[in-house]
Amino acid sequence: MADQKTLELIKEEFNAYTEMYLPEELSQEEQLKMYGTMCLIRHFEEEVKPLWMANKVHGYYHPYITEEAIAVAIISQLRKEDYIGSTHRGHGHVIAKGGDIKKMMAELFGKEEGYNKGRGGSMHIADMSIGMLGASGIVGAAVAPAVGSALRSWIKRTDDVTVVFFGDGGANAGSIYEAMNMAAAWKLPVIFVCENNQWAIATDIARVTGDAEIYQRGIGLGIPSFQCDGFNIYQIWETAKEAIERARTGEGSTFIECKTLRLLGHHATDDNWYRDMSIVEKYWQIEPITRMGEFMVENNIASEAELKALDDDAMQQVQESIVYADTQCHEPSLDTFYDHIYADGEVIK
Ligand SMILES: Cc1ncc(C[n+]2csc(CCOP(=O)(O)OP(=O)(O)O)c2C)c(N)n1
Repeated sequence: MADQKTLELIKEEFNAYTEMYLPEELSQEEQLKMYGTMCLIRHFEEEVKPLWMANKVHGYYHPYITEEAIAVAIISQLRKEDYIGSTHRGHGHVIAKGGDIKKMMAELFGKEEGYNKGRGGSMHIADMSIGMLGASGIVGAAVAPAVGSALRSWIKRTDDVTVVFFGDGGANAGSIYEAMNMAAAWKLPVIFVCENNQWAIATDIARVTGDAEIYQRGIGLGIPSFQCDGFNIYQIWETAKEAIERARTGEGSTFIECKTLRLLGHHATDDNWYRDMSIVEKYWQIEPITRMGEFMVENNIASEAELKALDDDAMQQVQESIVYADTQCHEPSLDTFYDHIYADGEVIK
């Protein structure tokens, strides 16, 4: 339970803060599912860190911890045929879209059975079978291809929707505005989600933007644009619901800025040395899993025992994925070192 004094301080300084409320059309079943998915993302990432330290997991990884509500609130409302474009901080997006965590873990371990046969690691997970267009180590790079995906949908007259995620650092990449402008002009079914955690590695957003209210940029392009409290899964869910409906019914794009605060370091071993951690520490009190859990218990949506069962189940799945990756998967052999790096010339339809 957040202590009142800290909560008051947060409300004063975090202008996106909103109280929790239950959107009318959100069922108990969906809420429980969303809670379980957030736990799955959280445990997956918490368990990966010691594995990385033990040199079992290779390559960089960027924790999505405390941003889980954003992926889950939005992606849980998508259909399997809908698409998402992701970032370097993409585990949460893949898991929320129904990615196979065993294949993900195997990929992080660098094993043949992984999503990219162990060649890509954390930042390159893609799965076209669930509409996951790909994570990317290139900041802001998923936005233009996502508009391409939405254009394909328009040309083919399908009713699928594409959602693309990028950070506040990514929001300063010029190409995304060219892509967004096109999406606005052609009313394409794409939703732009800026995960504004207020930091780009060691750069405070305030140092590199004239106006840190990033959603305003969408308004400038003629796109309906909203700012949400990134710690409030219910507000994001409701905002995304309308955006998805708009996209699916031919009304065009939406820009959603989910404002949050990065509480962990940028990557696995970044200890945030460049930040005032006394400011950061208090936000753990409104981290999204605890916040949603407390709300559900207070409003008789779920009991503590039900929530614990979901949490235990998530942990169990993660442990199974670790055992699978560690003991049942295989290291690629050296003579296949250069395999699967480039496409074999096949035409991707
Ligand atoms: C085009 C490009 N420029 C710079 C980098 C180096 N880089 C990696 S992550 C990152 C910060 C990204 O910040 P943001 O978009 O806010 O996402 P966050 O890491 O906060 O989730 C940068 C600059 C990169 N990977 N790609």
